[in-house]
Amino acid sequence: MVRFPSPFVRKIRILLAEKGLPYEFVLEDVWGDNHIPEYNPLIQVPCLILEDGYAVFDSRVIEDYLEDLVPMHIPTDIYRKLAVKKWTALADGILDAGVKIRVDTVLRPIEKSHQPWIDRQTAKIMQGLDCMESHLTHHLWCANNAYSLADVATVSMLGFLDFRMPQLAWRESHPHLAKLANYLNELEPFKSTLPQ
Ligand SMILES: N[C@@H](CCC(=O)N[C@@H](CS)C(=O)NCC(=O)O)C(=O)O
Repeated sequence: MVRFPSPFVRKIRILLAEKGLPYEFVLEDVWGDNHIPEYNPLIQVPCLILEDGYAVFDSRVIEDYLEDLVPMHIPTDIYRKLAVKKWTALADGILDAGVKIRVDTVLRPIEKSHQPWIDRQTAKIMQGLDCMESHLTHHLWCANNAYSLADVATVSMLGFLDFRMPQLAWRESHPHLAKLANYLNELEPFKSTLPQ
């Protein structure tokens, strides 16, 4: 059985753990029978349900909320914050492209998949990774020379590529990204949330 494959969920679980916020983890199969529409009409995870039943989605809204509770992963300075949010949008955008490819190639009959669409999404992924790699060639961390949400989002995204799209073989062409992923994935809570 595949467990914990969602990179968007992994990103939030890492933030919750690092901030020391307790939560109950409820595993739902987003593509099968599930209770998600009762909380999120978009039928997507992650969906954070607060103690009073108020449902919070999507991951970008959840991460802002968690940061308000325990400031730790997003700087308050306007330009440093912009750098973190922009990089996180890039990591999430690469994921969106990866998810679109999977839907087109795995969930759709092969004769119905559309190669130009797949090529377009693949270009987004590779250009996004190239952009990250060129920054990390000169910097240790993704944004502002400091650990932040940007690193959490990036390593969550790379875990998805390793797990779901190994054919991309991104590590060989992006050694600095690979170094960041290898380093953080050895540490908790990255280690225990790796997709299995
Ligand atoms: N923008 C959303 C994307 C979440 C997302 O795409 N989640 C996937 C799982 S990795 C999902 O629930 N897919 C089901 C669907 O889109 O119907 C977020 O950041 O939370």
